[in-house]
Formats: sequence, structure tokens, C-alpha cells
Amino acid sequence: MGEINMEKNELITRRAAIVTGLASISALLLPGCSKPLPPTYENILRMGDAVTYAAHRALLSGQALAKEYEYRDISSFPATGTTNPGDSKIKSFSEAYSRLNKDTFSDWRLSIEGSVANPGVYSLADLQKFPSRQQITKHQCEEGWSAIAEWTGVPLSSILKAAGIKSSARIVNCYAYDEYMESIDLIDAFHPQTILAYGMNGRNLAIAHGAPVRLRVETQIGYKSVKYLQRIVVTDEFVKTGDNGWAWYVGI
Ligand SMILES: Nc1nc2c(c(=O)[nH]1)N[C@H]1C(S)=C(S)[C@@H](COP(=O)(O)O)O[C@H]1N2
Ligand SMILES: [Mo]
Repeated sequence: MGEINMEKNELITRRAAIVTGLASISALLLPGCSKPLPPTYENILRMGDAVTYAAHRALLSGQALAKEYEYRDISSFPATGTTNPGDSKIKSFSEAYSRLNKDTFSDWRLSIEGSVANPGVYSLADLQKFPSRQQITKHQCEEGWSAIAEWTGVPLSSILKAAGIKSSARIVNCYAYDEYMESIDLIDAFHPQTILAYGMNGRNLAIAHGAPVRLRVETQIGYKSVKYLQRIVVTDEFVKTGDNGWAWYVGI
């Protein structure tokens, strides 16, 4: 009896967390707020960020889908940035990744932490138990090239719902095995095409493209699609991203 009650309470808290989490998405878009600012208020705020964010968020309902392509559109796909964290000069990173890679990532875990009711870790098999999504989309790198591939993965929204994001949550920070990190807001995080991808063109994700699991954010430019995922930390405030010199928000 006691157990059943506890479960029920937990479920209610969870549902409340999901609902209030979604409410905070609309808080980002409140019409009363005349100038929607991206969560980069600090001294790192760049004019470009503010203008792009305001214009893009005004145009999008938050759920507009990025264009999806046909199988025949799939192109060759260069690998850029880190192509194997096992080669990293930072020993702790290279050793950790090489060890996981040797065991075909059976020991890999993705941890979900921060402003969530149920923090936890997920193995690849855990992620694959969730309903999957497949999409053929165009990757646009800030350096000027683009490429089309088919991606398979679990919507990030499913994981965030399972984790029960708190009402104060605003930003989803993604940390990788090569010390790379990027963050997205809740609109992009709950976007149906934002997935934790473990498959590319019908195969397991290759090392060069972010094995075992990478983020795909189809509404944003390439560098938001973090490869080699290690940790997802939900925060109430913007956390300074890596010093890559790129604008925090570049919607496409
Ligand atoms: N962990 C990690 N993720 C990353 C990068 C990186 O260097 N490390 N590079 C980013 C950039 S700039 C691009 S264009 C894409 C490249 O993905 P690809 O190698 O699969 O083409 O990954 C993004 N995600
Ligand atoms: Mo890129």
C-alpha cells in the first residue's frame, strides 16, 4: 500500500515537473516581454545574438520542423572538429574514451543532471528502449559546408520528460568526451527533431561522427550538434560555453 502511494506521489511530482517545465518554454516567449533576450545577458552578450534570437523566436512557434529530405538526397559527409577523442592531448579524456571504445561502448553512460527531479544515467541500450525517430536532414557547418544524412535516435524531449525538468529550468548544457560543450534553450531541447542520435545512414554512429551518441539539433547551425556525449546538465541560468568565438544562438 505504502509503496503504491509513494509511486503515485512520485508520478504526480513528475507530471508537475514536466508541465511546469513546458510552462517555462512559453515564459521564454512571453509577449509581455518586449525584447526576447537570449540567456546570454552577462558581459558576453553579443548584439548579433540578441537580434537573431528575437527575430527567430518571433517567427517560429518553437515547433516548426527543419526540412527533411529523401534517401536519394543523402550526400557524403565530412567529419570535422574532433574526429576521435581517443587521440586527445588531455590524457583523462583520451583514456576514458579509448576504454569505452575498446568495449564497443557497453560501459558508456550518459548522465542527466542538474535541475531535474530524477537525475540518472543511461546506457546505449537504455536509450534504445525509448521510441526512436529517424530523419534525413541537412547539416550546416558555420564554416560554409553542408551535408545530408539520415539520423536515428531518441528525442531529447523523451529523456528530459523522464528526468522531470524543474520549473526553474531554462538551459540544457551538453558536455562531450573531448571537452567540447554547447548549450541550447528549452525550445530547441523539446523540438521534435532534436535527438540523441546513435545511428547514421542506417549504421551505428561512427567514431568520426560522434560515437556512441551525439546530439542533433536540426534548428541550429552545426556546432550545436555535440558529438561524443558524456553529460547533460539542465540549468536555471546560462552557463558560459566554450570559447569557440561563435554566437550562442544561430538558428537556421
Ligand atoms: N564533441 C564535439 N562535438 C562537435 C564538434 C567537436 O569538435 N567536438 N564539432 C562541431 C562542428 S563545428 C560540426 S560542423 C559538427 C561536425 O560533425 P561531423 O564531424 O559529424 O561532420 O560537429 C559539431 N560537434
Ligand atoms: Mo562546424
